[in-house]
Amino acid sequence: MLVIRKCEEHLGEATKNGAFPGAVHLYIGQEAIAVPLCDQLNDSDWISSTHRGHGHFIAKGGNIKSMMAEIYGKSTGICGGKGGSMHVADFSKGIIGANGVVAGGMGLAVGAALAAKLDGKGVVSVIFFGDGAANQGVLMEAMNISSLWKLPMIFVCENNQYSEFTHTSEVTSGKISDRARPFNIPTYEVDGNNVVDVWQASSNAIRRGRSGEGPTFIEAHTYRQRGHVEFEYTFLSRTYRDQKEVDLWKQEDKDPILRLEQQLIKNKNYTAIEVDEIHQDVNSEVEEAVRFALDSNDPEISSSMDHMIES
Ligand SMILES: Cc1ncc(C[n+]2csc(CCOP(=O)(O)OP(=O)(O)O)c2C)c(N)n1
Ligand SMILES: [Mg+2]
Repeated sequence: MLVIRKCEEHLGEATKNGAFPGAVHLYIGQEAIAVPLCDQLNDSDWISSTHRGHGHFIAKGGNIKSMMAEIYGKSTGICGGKGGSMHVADFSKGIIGANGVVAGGMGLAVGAALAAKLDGKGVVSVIFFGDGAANQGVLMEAMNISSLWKLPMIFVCENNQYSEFTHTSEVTSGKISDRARPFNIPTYEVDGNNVVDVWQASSNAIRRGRSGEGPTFIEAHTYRQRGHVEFEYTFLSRTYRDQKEVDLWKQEDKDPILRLEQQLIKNKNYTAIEVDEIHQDVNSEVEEAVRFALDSNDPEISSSMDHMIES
């Protein structure tokens, strides 16, 4: 969780100075969803993600040097620097990819789940998607076929209360978790800022998927601490949420990392000094990844047509 947080804190700062091309959508505040779930997966399991995909990539074991280089548009990036923030992917780690199309990862994840079912090796496929994406029709198609064919799918709706600059309540009727019930898909509604709650729901979902019992739906309530996209107020003419609300979600009792740290210290699992040491280790790891990205070369112009399909 800290690796995600610190990588993204760096990205939030660096983008201010135009250090890399393209926009970044940060996952800060939502780390307790991807991490406890992905920590229970193997490289052969699949995840498909969103435009806010760095957290999923890191949680599933993606290499942070290659991710950082990708975002910096360097030849050493995981997609050779051609994809950028919204396309970080690594098939060798089961990461089908971040996705700039809202709900675009849904069909890809169902396809992977079907392949997994046909292979019969107990692999599961996870789709992470937002509350906004829950209003895309493909969710209904994905739930329908996953339930009918008992696919090893795990639907994870990260309800962070906003779609871009619109509060969920303005565009969403009913409860998102209720949408899976008519398809006979078992559903968990959890506090997405509580790593243990997400861990437990995920563990049940993974067990169901591996044993051929079919899909599971998890709605994880959370909050997007950063803007929809960094520096949104350079093009927005109005505010769309109260700063007090944002500050509230950064407090010790809400922020997923601070909450976990407090709990670990209180339960005497870790001392404050040990927690600080973890911070220092992660700082070094992230600094190294940034240095790797900065020291890497831009892609050669001659590589611009690589990986294109010739007709
Ligand atoms: C099909 C499609 N429609 C619209 C957009 C523009 N868009 C990008 S992110 C976003 C909001 C997504 O909200 P949500 O699914 O809740 O994800 P969050 O940003 O909160 O993580 C929109 C409308 C898009 N990228 N793709
Ligand atoms: Mg959202």
